[in-house]
Parts: sequence; C-alpha cells; structure tokens
Amino acid sequence: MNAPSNHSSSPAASPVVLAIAGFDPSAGAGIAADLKTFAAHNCYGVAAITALTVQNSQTVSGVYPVEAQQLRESIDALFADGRIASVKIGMLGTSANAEVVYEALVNRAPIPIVLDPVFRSSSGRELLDGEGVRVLRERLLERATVVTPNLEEAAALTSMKVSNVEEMKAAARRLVEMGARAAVVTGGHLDRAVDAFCDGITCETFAGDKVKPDNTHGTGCAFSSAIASNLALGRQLRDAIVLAKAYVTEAIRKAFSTGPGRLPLHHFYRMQEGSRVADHAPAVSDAVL
Ligand code: PXL
Repeated sequence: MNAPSNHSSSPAASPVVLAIAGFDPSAGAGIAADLKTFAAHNCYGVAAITALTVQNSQTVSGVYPVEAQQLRESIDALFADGRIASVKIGMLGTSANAEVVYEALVNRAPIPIVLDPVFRSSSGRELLDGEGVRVLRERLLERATVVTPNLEEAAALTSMKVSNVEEMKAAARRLVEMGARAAVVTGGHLDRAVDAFCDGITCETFAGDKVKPDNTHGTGCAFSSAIASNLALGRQLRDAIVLAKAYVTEAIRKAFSTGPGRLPLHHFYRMQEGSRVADHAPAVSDAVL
C-alpha cells in the first residue's frame, strides 16, 4: 500500500483548528457552530466532543457528558496528526472533562487557546458542574491566550458584580491577574453591545452595533471560534478579536429562523454575498427530486 502523500507544505493548505466542546443537534451552538465558523474563515475544523446535548431552537432538554477517557483519547489522536494551529474550548460538561482537557494541553508546545467559559444555556440549563467551574478558574484559565466570558460568566469567574462597562473592564483586568494572557468580556446583552478587552498592558472597549434580532443562539461559540480561526491564520490577538466581533455582528444581522425558538447565526453569510444562490439554483421542476 502506498504511504499517504504529505500535503502539509502545500501553500493552499488551510490551518487546522480544534474545537473541544459539546454537540447541539440543532447546530446553533457548540461543535456544529464552531466547525461552521472555522470553515467560514477558510480554516479546517476538527472536534473533540465533551457532551451530547438534546436541544432544539426552544430549549435544552438533555445533557449527556462523554467519558473523560474518550475525550482524552480524541484530543490525543487529533494532536497526533501534528497540524493543530489553535484550539477553542467551549462547553466542558463535567469537572472530569475539564481536568482531562487541562492534562491534554498542559505539556504541549504552546499554541493559541481561546477559552469560552460555558456555564449554562440561554434557556437556563447547567452545562458545567460547580466543581468544573473551579477547575476552569484554577487550571484552564492560566493556559488561555484569551478568555471570552459574557457578563454572567465573568461574574461567576471573578466573584465580582459585572453589569456595566466599567465593571466589565475591571473583570477583564481581574481575569488577567488570575492567569489568562488576555480577556474579553462580551456585552452583547447590553444596550450598546460593548466588549471590554484587557491584555495586562492595555484595556480598551470595542463598541459594536446592536443588531436585531437579539434572540440568537450560539453567539459566544461563533465569537470564540472566529477568534481561534483568526489566530490560526496568524493574526495578532487584538485584530483577531475585532474581526471576530465584526463577523458575529454580520452573522446575527443575517440570521434566519429554523424553528419557533432562538435563531442560529448565519455562519456562511459571506458565501451568500459572493454568489446569489437563488440566481444559480435550478428551478424545482428541473431538479432531480
Ligand atoms: O451557547 C452556549 C452553548 C455551548 N455549547 C453547547 C450548548 C450551548 C447552549 O445551549 O448547547 C453544546
């Protein structure tokens, strides 16, 4: 049998980005949203699943964490291919899985790690147990190139009140003191959609358009995955964040309904802009059904 050819030096090769996160079958959040975001950035996404969830556009009705051993083997197998350029960590489910992720990453050559601390769904379902929050705060945080909490997650991590822009900046600063290389506290639910960024040297805010609809699902997943993609493509952290915010804003603007509940983002809005699908699609009567 021929050995597989090695394309790793091809100039056209896309960087490989690893998502470690849960699976949302409705594809608005979690691994599916991460992989779509990576692809929309011309990155090649791979994934290690931490949990299967049961959900649709309306609610999360089940959470089934995978065995920690299975997660560990998945991460190790993907790293064994030797091409991962950056990592995005999302829903972890259990403290055992959080520990495994820490152990799997701690002794590797440093690559950018974007840590999205997912604690509960918008419908209120717990997505990481209490002990897991402690593991994330005390161990994973110090491995993070950037951590991307929303207001509630920033408050839980720092034990601070985080409800306005000044408090967001203070929380971002605190997260860096706690070990993250940088933090961006996202304020998508504020009136002005401001994010607060701190990297230990500078702290600044990024203003964003407050775009309708605001009942979207998976915004944090897309934001952190877009940052991981931009870092894999070689962009500086600040640029990676600013570009990710612009991407998410536009993907919200173009979101469309797939059910009676929350709206998934339109991860591929740029493809739609590039080619008007309706102009090229065959008429239904011509299509092979
Ligand atoms: O949006 C946070 C999130 C992340 N990952 C998974 C989820 C959710 C919210 O429901 O289900 C798998």
